[in-house]
Formats: sequence, structure tokens, C-alpha cells
Amino acid sequence: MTLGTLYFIGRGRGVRDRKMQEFYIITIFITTIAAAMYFAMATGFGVTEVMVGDEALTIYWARYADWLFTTPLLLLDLSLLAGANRNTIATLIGLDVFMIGTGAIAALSSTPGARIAWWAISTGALLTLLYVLVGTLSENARSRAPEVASLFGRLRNLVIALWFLYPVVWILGTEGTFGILPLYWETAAFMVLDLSAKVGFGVILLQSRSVLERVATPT
Ligand code: RET
Repeated sequence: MTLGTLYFIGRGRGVRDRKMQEFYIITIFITTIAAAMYFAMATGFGVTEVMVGDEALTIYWARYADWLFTTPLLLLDLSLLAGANRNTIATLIGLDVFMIGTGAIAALSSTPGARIAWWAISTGALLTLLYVLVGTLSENARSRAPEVASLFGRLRNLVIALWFLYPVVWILGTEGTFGILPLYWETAAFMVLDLSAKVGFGVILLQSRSVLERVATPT
């Protein structure tokens, strides 16, 4: 995450256009927040134990703190690319904060029934969010220049594919009722997902400087 941050800072140096700078600023914050939260988790901060029945679950609540800020920023990047209006942006970010908030309640709940119920509520928010992404936001993007619309399409598909896997890893992992994935593999899966959804996303977005120039100076 730190290397990603440094890479984005390096690429952003010399960018003078304010509209283009927005993408760099947002994306740099995404990986900076994640780097800080991973450091917190590595040093034993941001982890707690929740008793579910007579079993003690290790919960990394710092993940939710990370996601609470980074997922709205990712959606903001996408929304600016698509040229979305304020209502659409507010709807997306509202759904997203609701999703992470209810996901955190799921993680901290102490009965299996409550955990599953909050997981389902959070997943409902995710599905609604993806629906807005595929509907309104994609419609907005279609009225942009073809290369902007095509970059939006790539990033949107990446988001759909990756975000969908989070609730799956959660329910299969130690937080969920199935407990199929041990903590080690669950942590590894979230790390690969986080790196792809943040650094992978940022690399694709910021690599396309000529496309971002089109966003800055629409014709
Ligand atoms: C939880 C558990 C409850 C159900 C759902 C979840 C969704 C999490 C998502 C996280 C996305 C994170 C990203 C991070 C970094 O880039 C909270 C795991 C639906 C979608 C993209």
C-alpha cells in the first residue's frame, strides 16, 4: 500500500490541471489510509475479541475503519469519471457507508443469528450499490468521450468483480458461520482483494493520463 502511495505521488507530480489533480488526491488518500490501517493491524492496534457463544473470535475492526473511508473515495473516483451528479454520488456513498457500518455490526455481534442477519443487510446494500453502478452511473458514463466511457467500463467491472468477493470471504471465513476459511487464509484473501481494489484500481485509473485529460477538458 505504501509503495502504491509513493507510485501515485510520483505520477501526480507535475499535474497542474485541477480536475486531473482530483483523481490523484483521492487515489493517494485511498492507499495512504490503507497503509496506515495495515500498519495498525500489524502492530496489534485495531484488533479485538468477540465472544460468540463460548468461542472467542479475533476481529480486525481496523479493516472496517479503513473501508469506511476508502470505499467512498473509490466510488468518488468512479463518479467523477462518469460525470455523475451530486444526487447519484450521495446515493452511492450513502449506500456504501451503510454497507460498511452494518458489516461492522455483523462482525461485532455476539450471536450467530445476529451476525448472519447483519451480513444479509450489508449484502443487500452492496447489491443495491452495484445496481446503481450498472444503471445510473454507467448511463452517465455513456455520454462521456468514448475513451473515458471505456476506462469507466474497465474500472466498473473490476469493482463489481472484486467487491462481490468481500461478503463471500467474510461468510466463509472466521467471521461467518461456516468457518471454512481459517484466519490465515481469510487474512491473505482480504489482503489480495484490498491490494487489487485499491492499488490495481489506482494504477489503471492514473495510468490513463490522456484519458484523464479528456475528463479535464471535455469537448
Ligand atoms: C462485509 C461484510 C458484510 C457484508 C458485506 C461486506 C462488504 C464489504 C466490501 C468491502 C470492500 C472493500 C474494498 C476495500 C478496498 O479497496 C463488510 C465484508 C457486503 C464490499 C473495496
